[in-house]
Amino acid sequence: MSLQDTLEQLKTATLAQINQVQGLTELNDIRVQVLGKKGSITEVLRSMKDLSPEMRPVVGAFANEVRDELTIALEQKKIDLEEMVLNQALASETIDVTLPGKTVKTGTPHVLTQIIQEIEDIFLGLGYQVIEGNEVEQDEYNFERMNLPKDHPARDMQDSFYITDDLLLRTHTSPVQARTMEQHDFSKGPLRMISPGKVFRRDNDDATHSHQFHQIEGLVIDENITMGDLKGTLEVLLKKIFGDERKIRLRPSYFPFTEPSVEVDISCFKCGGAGCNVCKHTGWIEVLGAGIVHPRVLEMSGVDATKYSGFAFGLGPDRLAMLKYGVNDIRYFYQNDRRFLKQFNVKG
Ligand code: FA5
Repeated sequence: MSLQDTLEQLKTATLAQINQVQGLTELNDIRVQVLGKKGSITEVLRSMKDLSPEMRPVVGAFANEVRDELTIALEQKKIDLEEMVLNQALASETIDVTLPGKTVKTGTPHVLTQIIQEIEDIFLGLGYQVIEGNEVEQDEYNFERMNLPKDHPARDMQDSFYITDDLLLRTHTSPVQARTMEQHDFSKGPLRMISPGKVFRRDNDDATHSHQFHQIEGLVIDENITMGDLKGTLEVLLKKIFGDERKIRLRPSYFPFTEPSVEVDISCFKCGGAGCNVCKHTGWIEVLGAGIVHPRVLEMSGVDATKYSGFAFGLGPDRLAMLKYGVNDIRYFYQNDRRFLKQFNVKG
């Protein structure tokens, strides 16, 4: 029998076998037996050495044809068998429609985001704009324009993380004051803005200090702005957050960018002013710094200080949230522990 006949027979027999086969393992056995390194086709190819040089390419081409045809048949059968296995599995599978579904856990805004949004809503209602500032800020805006020239001793209270000598992570939101004032067109009306955001300080972390925390800056510039405007505004804010029965108190303080400057306290929400462990037995809790914008700060940002005056404040929403919800350690806000955070799922 010629080699071509042998190949023809091999092809017919293998195709019949492939056709009959019922399992993937047996199919693989056929593939190895016929197409493998020691398989029947390889054997035929080996015996080609005995052929005449004219016949070799003819038989070689035919052998390749047979091999390709069998390879395709094997692949097709493999697909058919896999589909059959899958269909059998699906047919035997039953779905228990009475099983309870998987609960999808929805997230909730972080408690700090919630308090910042609550404060934004209050100020939007009072006609303020909400401005976004830069977290990476120039020394010029963070300090110089806030009346804190280089070597000013008050810089020590706000040591920062420097990127270059002139570029730093801002230590407070006050630089937004300068950036907003220089942009504002006062011929179109007064400036009223708040600016919430992250600030950074080289503070050692403890229960009430974090190296990264939030501030909300507030700034109003118009003609004839007084300390009374500041006090009235803060009273509205703090009563909305902590309740109508809260009183507020201004104490003299010092900030280079405001004159006069004040620290603002609210009467203790726990004891109502009688004295307790929350207010360190003083009846009052300090919540923010504020004051009348220093004329030099106005002038440095191109505002005519003989015509305009303004008030500014900087409050720490982290501390407000601690007071409002009775959280005794600021670090809980930044640890991303769901057991802590889910307690503030107040929005549903
Ligand atoms: C300032 O940062 C001023 N820029 C605020 C200001 C603005 C005054 C405008 C006058 C006019 P102070 O360093 O006190 O001030 O910070 C303001 C508030 O930020 C504090 O009352 C406190 O609530 C919060 N705060 C300060 N340091 C930290 C800290 N390490 N961790 C958490 N909160 C802090």
